[in-house]
Parts: sequence; structure tokens; C-alpha cells
Amino acid sequence: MLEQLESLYQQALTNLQAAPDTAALEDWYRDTLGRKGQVQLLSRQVGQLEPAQRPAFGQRINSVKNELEAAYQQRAAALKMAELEARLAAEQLDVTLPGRQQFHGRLHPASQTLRQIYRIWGDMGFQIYRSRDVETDEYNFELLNIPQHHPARDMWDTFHTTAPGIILRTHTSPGQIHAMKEYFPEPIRVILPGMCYRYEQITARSEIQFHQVEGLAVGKNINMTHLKGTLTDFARRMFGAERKVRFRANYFPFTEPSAEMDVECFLCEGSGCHLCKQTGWLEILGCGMVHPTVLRNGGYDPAVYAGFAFGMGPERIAMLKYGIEDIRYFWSNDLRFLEQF
Ligand code: FA5
Repeated sequence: MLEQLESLYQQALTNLQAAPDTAALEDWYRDTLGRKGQVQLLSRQVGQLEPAQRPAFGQRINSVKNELEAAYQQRAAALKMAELEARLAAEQLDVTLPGRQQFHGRLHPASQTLRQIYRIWGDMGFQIYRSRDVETDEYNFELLNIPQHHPARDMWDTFHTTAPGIILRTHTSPGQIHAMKEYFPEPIRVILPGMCYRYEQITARSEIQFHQVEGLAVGKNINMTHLKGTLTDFARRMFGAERKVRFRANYFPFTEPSAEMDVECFLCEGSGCHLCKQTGWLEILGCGMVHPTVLRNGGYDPAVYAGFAFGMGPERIAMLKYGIEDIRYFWSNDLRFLEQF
């Protein structure tokens, strides 16, 4: 039996050295030193020996157990180290490599311009009033003093839906009526930003969808001076403190009198260049005193109240500010364009 123990011992040592990884090592331990392992099984057979041989066998089996245990610990440590080294080699990390630049998103140039506009009007006490993109013919035209079949309708080529009388708004002006109906009889100071849609030919200056920012002030003592002063202040904050502005008479059915505001060309400072088509001026918005009919349609008595309104196109303003030659860049999703802002 002692011989059996010695050969078991030698075999166990050989197997231990041959265990390729920690999983095989655990199997070795279970089969050799575990509760049902070979050493344990052999030690249970001690009763079969002559009593005189038992102490020597007992001593040897104890020392075999201790030696195998120590050899196991050693092999386990060596295997663990080898596995760690293999992993480190496989997952090598070069800490001297330069870092990869994080990609930061940014705001679309139209959104940037809109936010600039919001901030300026916000500073002047104007709140943002959101109004719907899908409108009725009544709000987009009739309540703005543009009846059916009136030639002024030709100013706004319209997208119609299959539902009669339901259209995509051609300008943000119908929001004026919504705001007046909601605020009456309070005084009003709002801007109405949003997308507008026109069934127009797409060109370098005209899109079929574009933003507008409408403005509306209604109160008891509002006159043309307020309109001019407020819009001049806006233009100076937007385009520079020294910027000159001018108002040209114009026609809109929902304002009387109506005007268009130009700012001095900021490329040539008014001397004439390709941007301003040699005029020295850039047109930026339409405006006027709210027409009495429109005030009445919003619920305000024109004998008591007056108001001014304006409407500007942020994409056209951004084009002027940043020298963008073609409005089609805004919605064509070309990163080479968008990443410049
Ligand atoms: C209007 O739409 C009036 N509702 C503006 C207004 C409001 C006048 C309140 C008086 C009182 P107009 O059609 O000119 O006006 O458009 C206003 C601005 O929208 C233009 O100055 C321009 O900047 C922008 N715009 C108009 N059509 C297009 C288009 N197809 N593509 C891009 N921007 C456009």
C-alpha cells in the first residue's frame, strides 16, 4: 500500500505540472486532495494494513498530503501569474498615444441665429409665443385682412392640404390673431418664431420651408415711433452698435402704414458691394402698424388700442451675417457646411 501511495504521489506531481490552466488545476485538486480524492480514498484503507505498519503509513500519507498541498499552492500562483501576463500582453494599452478628440454636437446655424434673436427681444421684454404650423385659411389670410380672391394672396404661394381650408402657414402672422385672442384685453409684447412653408421655386435665396420671427406689440399708446425705435435697437444689437437703418414704405394687407427695414451693408459699410447689390443697404424685415381690421379681428378696439408688428427671416439674416451664398445649404444636411458654425 505504501508503494501505491508513492506512485500516487509521483503521478499527482506529474499531473499537477501538466495542468495547463486554473480550471484544470481545480479539477486536479478535486480528484487528488478533495474529500473523494485519491489520497483520501487511500487513507481510508489504512485498516487493511498490519497494525505494526499503520503508523509509518499514516505518517507518510500526512506528509504526502502536505507536500501535494504546498505544490498545489505553488502551481496555482505560477498559473495565475502566467494568465495575468498573457492577458496584459493581449490587452496592451499604449498610454503614450494621443487621446482621440471627442465629437461635440453643435447648434444648427438657423438655431444659433434664432437664439440670438430671442435673446435680444427677451431683453426688451418680449415673450415667445408658439403658434401652430398647420393653419386655417381663415387665420392665415382672412383675419389678416386678406379675403378670398384678393390679389394680395399672390404674395404667398400656399401649400394646401386635402382638408378644405387647412393649409401650411405661409408666414407667422396668423399667430398675431391667436395671441390677441388669448391676451385680450391685456397689453401684448410677444415674438412668434416658427417654420413657414411656401409653394415657391427653390432658389439660392428662397426655400419652400424657412423660419420667420414675427413680433407683435399691442397697447393703448403705441405709435410708429415705438416701431422704429424698437426695430432700430434690434438691428444695432444684432448687427453692430454703429449700424445705420432705414425704413422704406411698402405694402402688407395686415399693417397700415407698412414698411421694410434695411440695415447698412456690413460688408462695405454702405459704399456699395456685391452683397448689397451696390445699394449700400440690406433688407432684413417687413413691418408696420397693425391694421385696424386685424386689431378688431383679434378682439382689440382700434379706437382704443394700437400696435406694431414685424416679420423677419432668420435664415436670410444668417446669410447676410455669415456671407452664406445659398439658402439651400440650411436644410441639405451637408456636414461640411454645418460644421463651419
Ligand atoms: C411676410 O411674410 C409678412 N408676414 C411679414 C410681416 C409681418 C410684415 C408683420 C408686417 C408685419 P415677407 O413675405 O416679406 O413678409 O416675408 C418676411 C421675411 O421672411 C422675408 O424678409 C424673408 O426674410 C423671409 N422669407 C420670405 N420668403 C422666404 C423664402 N422663400 N425663403 C426664405 N426666407 C423667406
